[in-house]
Order: sequence, then structure tokens, then C-alpha cells
Amino acid sequence: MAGTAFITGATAGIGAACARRFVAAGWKVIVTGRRADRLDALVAELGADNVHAARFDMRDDAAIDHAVSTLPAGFADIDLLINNAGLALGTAPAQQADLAQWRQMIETNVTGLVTITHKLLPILIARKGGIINLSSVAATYPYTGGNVYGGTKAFVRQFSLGLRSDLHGTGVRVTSIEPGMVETEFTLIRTGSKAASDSLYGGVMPMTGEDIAETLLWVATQPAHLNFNTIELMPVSQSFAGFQVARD
Ligand code: 8X3
Repeated sequence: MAGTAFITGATAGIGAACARRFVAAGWKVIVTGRRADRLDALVAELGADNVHAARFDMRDDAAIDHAVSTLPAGFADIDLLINNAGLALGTAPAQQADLAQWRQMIETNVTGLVTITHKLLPILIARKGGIINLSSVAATYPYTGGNVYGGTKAFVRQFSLGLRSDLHGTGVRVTSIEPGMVETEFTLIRTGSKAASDSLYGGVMPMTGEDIAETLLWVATQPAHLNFNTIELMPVSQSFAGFQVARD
């Protein structure tokens, strides 16, 4: 059954793919992000009847309040929050990492996510709606250079499970989606290097934003008595490696 979805970080990648997929399935979507030109392009592509753009930075509390309190009537009854906005910055080991990058990841992936969730919970409870949080395989499997990024995604996973407990009896569904390698702007933003991004995804057949959007639509359209707590997914070409051992 279609409804209205509020999608954070919809200017690219998984978020933009979700906007397209949900609209194609008959949903209305509110798309949020920092880049106005990309939001406007989505509205132009998918139609103003189907898409409302709300431009804000996940770290700007007042701007989020304004966006939520000024939703047009046709978009105010939110059935689904897709907490997609998030980023990785840097691949350096902790002892060489940039503290400003650590803080930006925490402010967006953790503080921004809980802020939006807190502000929309009354609507979602009233609508018996759903929340889908974008975590990562990095929540469960540590890798070198993953430090704070992995920590934020572990937070998202555990926060999702905690929300389920708190929302017990409200009818609100909560799912933590935990993808591995998805080819988006993720690695370009993380490394600042197109060459690094091309080389990571080269010859791999990674997942796409469309793959993840299809999974989210499937989760969102299951019968109302079903809750998928967590879904972890990877491309076939990605799996696990062993422990490392330091020797004298
Ligand atoms: C990032 C997942 O596998 O690309 O969330 O590091 S992976």
C-alpha cells in the first residue's frame, strides 16, 4: 500500500533511487538534502504532485524544524521515515584521523538521524507508520580505517532495535538496513578521489542504489503485522576476511 515517505539525503545515491522507486510505486515523497539544485531536479523529474523538496543540513536543528512545520497539506501525513542521510569521511587509522571529520560523521549519522526521528515520531505513531534506518555492514564487521564510521553505523543499528522496544504496542515498524558495497558517491565523498572510487568498484559488480531502493520498498510494503528488524546485504563479490596478527 502506498503512502508518504520522508527521505533524508535524497540528492544522490540510495536516497535519490528511493525517491524514484517509491514514486514509481505510487508513493508521495519528501526529499531532503543540502543541494537545492539536485532536489529541484528530482521535483522536475518526478512531478510536484509526487515530490516535495525540503532543503536543510542534517546538522541544522532550526532548519529541520522549519521544514517539518511547513510541509504542504498533501505531504504532512508521513507514513514512513527513511533515515538515509549519512556519510563516511576518511580511511585513515584512528591515530592519524582528522577529528573534524569524526565529528561531522557523528553529527550527521547519529545526531542528525536521532533529531529527525524525534521530531517525526508523533506523526509516525499517529499514522502507525514505519522507520527504515540506513546502517551498514560496518556496524557489525570492523575494518581498518572504519573507526568512527563503523561506530556511527553500529549506533544506527542498535538505536533501531531500541526504537522497536520503545514503540512496542504502537504499531510502528522499525528496520535497520545494513548494506555492504553500494556504488554511489559514497567512496568519492569518503576519499575525495574519483580514482580511488573507480578503483574500489572496478570489476566488482557492487550493489546499486536501485538494489537498495527495491529492498526498502519491499520492506515498506509487507503486511502490517510483519517487522524486519535487520537486513544485511552484500554483493556476491564481497565477503569477509580474517583477523590480523601483529608479530614482534
Ligand atoms: C559501507 C559499506 O562495505 O562499502 O557502509 O564499507 S562498505
